Amino acid sequence: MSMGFDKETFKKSVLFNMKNVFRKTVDEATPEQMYQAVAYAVKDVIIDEWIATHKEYEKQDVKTLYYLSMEFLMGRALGNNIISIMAQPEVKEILEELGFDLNVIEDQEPDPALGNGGLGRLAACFLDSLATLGYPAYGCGIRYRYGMFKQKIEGGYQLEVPDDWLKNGYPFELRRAEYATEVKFGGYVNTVWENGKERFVQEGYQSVLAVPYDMPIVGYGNNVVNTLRIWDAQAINTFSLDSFDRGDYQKAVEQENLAKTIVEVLYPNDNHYAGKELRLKQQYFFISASVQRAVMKYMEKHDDIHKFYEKTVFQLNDTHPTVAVPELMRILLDDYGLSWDEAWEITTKTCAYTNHTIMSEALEKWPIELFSRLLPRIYQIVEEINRRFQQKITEMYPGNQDKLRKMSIVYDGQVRMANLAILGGFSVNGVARLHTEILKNQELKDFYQMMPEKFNNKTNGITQRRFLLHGNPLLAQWVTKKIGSDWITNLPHIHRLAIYAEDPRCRQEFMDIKYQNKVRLADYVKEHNGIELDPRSMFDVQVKRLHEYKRQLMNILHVMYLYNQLKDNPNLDMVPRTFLFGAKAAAGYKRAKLTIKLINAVADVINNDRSIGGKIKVVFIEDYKVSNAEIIFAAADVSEQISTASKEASGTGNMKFMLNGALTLGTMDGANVEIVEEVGAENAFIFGMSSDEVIRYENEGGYNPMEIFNNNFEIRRVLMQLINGYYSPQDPELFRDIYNSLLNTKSSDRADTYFILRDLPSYAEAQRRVDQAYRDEAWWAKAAILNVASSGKFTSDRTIEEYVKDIWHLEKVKVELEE
Ligand code: 26V
Repeated sequence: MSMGFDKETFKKSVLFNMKNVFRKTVDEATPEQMYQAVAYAVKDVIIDEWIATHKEYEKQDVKTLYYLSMEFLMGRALGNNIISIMAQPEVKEILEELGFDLNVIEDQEPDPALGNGGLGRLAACFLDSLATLGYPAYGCGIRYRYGMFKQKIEGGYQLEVPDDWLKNGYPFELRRAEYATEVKFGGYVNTVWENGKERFVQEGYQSVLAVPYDMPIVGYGNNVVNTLRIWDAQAINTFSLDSFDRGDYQKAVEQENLAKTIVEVLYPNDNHYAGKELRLKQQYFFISASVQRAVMKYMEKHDDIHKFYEKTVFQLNDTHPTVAVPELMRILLDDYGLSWDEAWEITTKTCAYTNHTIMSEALEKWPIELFSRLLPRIYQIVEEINRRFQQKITEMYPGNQDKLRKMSIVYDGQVRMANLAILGGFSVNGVARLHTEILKNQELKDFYQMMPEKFNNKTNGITQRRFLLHGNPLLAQWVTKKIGSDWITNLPHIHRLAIYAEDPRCRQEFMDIKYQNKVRLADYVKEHNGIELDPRSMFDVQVKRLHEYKRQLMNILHVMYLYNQLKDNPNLDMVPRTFLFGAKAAAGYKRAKLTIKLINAVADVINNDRSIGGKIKVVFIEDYKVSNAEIIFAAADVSEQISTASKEASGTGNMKFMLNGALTLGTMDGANVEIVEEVGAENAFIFGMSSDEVIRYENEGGYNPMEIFNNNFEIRRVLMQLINGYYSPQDPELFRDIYNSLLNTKSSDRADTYFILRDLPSYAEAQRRVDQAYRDEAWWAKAAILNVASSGKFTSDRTIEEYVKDIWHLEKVKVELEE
């Protein structure tokens, strides 16, 4: 139990909140009101630790990490915070005494979904690990009014519903008006001469006031509470008669609108750059506010700005926060009057960049016209950075136009953010070993050759506190009973489970837990989607954002193939299987949305066909999000990680499945490579082309899927069913685009860009191995336990320790509470 926690005090606090906030007694309260009352009581416990933590940071004058990210996919806080203050049994008891079930209360919390997918969830795991390890860190981001949209499925189609997560207020946040900061947009740059020196001032601009909201990030059982600081936008001068009189009315309206729109909504694109002006405004908005605050905070305790980097490090979560480089330069040059060289040295010793994707569609390249109009002074600085860099390139590679073309920051009418991020910092890292190798040898080869010392790998990780301790309490308790609770803060210790993989009784216990978790998921799906699942069938799960490279299409094509097999031979000997999908498609991504419709159309046909004896069931779980992900991982038997090799930078879902004892069915892509290395290829199902093969084909202009179509009857039959109305009798043409994408060069640059038909036979073969293996329950249980036991490497605690050692150089802080 936490030092700051006292059961009686806590109970009183809940009752007090109930009265004070809702004017109610507990027996009149709704579950939602109870959630709020409990959340405020938890916050009250946390606040003391939060204050103590920051006091300690001040006292020790620590170096601080600012994790700059457009996205933090936090998921619910209440359950996690209760666990972190180590008060779960007590809070559960108190609630029972008051007539409530903790699970039901936790369910009342909206998922704060301020992120899309992998990159945003990684940021959330990192914050959890940083606090648990006791490192001084801030997450800095945007307080979007609307987070990731809620997904409804109607008639098999995805509908996007706004996520009004702040509707009832969010108990854990704290508005910090005293740290409000002005951020300027547009106008022009004026040069003034001051003491024989040129000074640049932005004039005629519009501005917004950035107001921070802080959320506590509670370390596990160590009294450390860090901060996620997300910025809201407010109009700086509301309408005044004064401005009306001066003819500034128009400007006042514009500023009001700017403030309103800037933080309105999270862009629901994942891995796709769209070049939207508002998006660049969002980026500069939160970066300018965060960087200004970081500098101010540093200067409160220090007098020499030259040593800024000794106490501060900025980690750029992908290129989205890259304007931090020129923004810090601007502050150092214009506000502190440093020389270019001084400013550049400080900046490049402060910033570090993480790359999360090699997908070229995701590369951020802003048109100069837009960039310079919105950020005139920042653009000047970028131009100067570019001028000096081009000079350096020319010195190193005289006459080499190719190098200039590939490495310039401003080129072809565009500002290339990745190039700026690489040059503007001291570190560039990929997120899995294979991904980093591809960066060094292909994608960023020229930069690697010029500055090899910057490049390093940091294989992603996940927090076992959320994804096992909180998400899978039955398995967590079982693990603790076998090997003690060290794994909670030291996941590699989980390897001590390996010996139990040999024990038949333990195997049985493990399978019983898996079964109960499948029942829990079945209950969830029944309640939320009205579909019945059979928990005795094998649960084969693919949950992640919908994207062509992730190949949900290959999965459903294989289901169609299996169904054909069953129709040919209703006595086909196969293990009953439930294929579960969960995925949101970016609202404008047509083909991804059509794939969702296809999955649902196939589900409709198969689930209503009595002739196959329930051997296959297909379920699309609506609104995949962090809170139901926890339930889904716990219930999975098979983890589908089937991206085209080289395309998935790391993947982190793969690690969450492994931790929960699902077996990986996957390609040698991203972190799958390292997962297989840890658990052994014999305890996973690996198939498909290697990344080298994919890259070789790509360089040679692709392959010819028509050959496969012509020579493989089974594949041809499945593809024809896409266009003969087999799954869409009312509209046989419905899936024509998908058919074309696989076979037709006109529909995309290359037919079957993601090698789906090429890998399909090998995938089907791997699926047969899965079917065979599942029949041997003893073997399966053993392999599943070994997966759990081998997951130690994939804790984000390990990832964070590597960042600290190689990049951030932070010191651990201990926080003692005064009694
Ligand atoms: C990129 C873009 C491009 C511009 C428009 C909006 C937007 C929004 C998000 C992103 C990020 C996509 C990159 C991403 O999420 N990558 C994933 O990062 C995970 C954590 O490192 C990694 O495990 C996944 O493999 C990788 O796809």
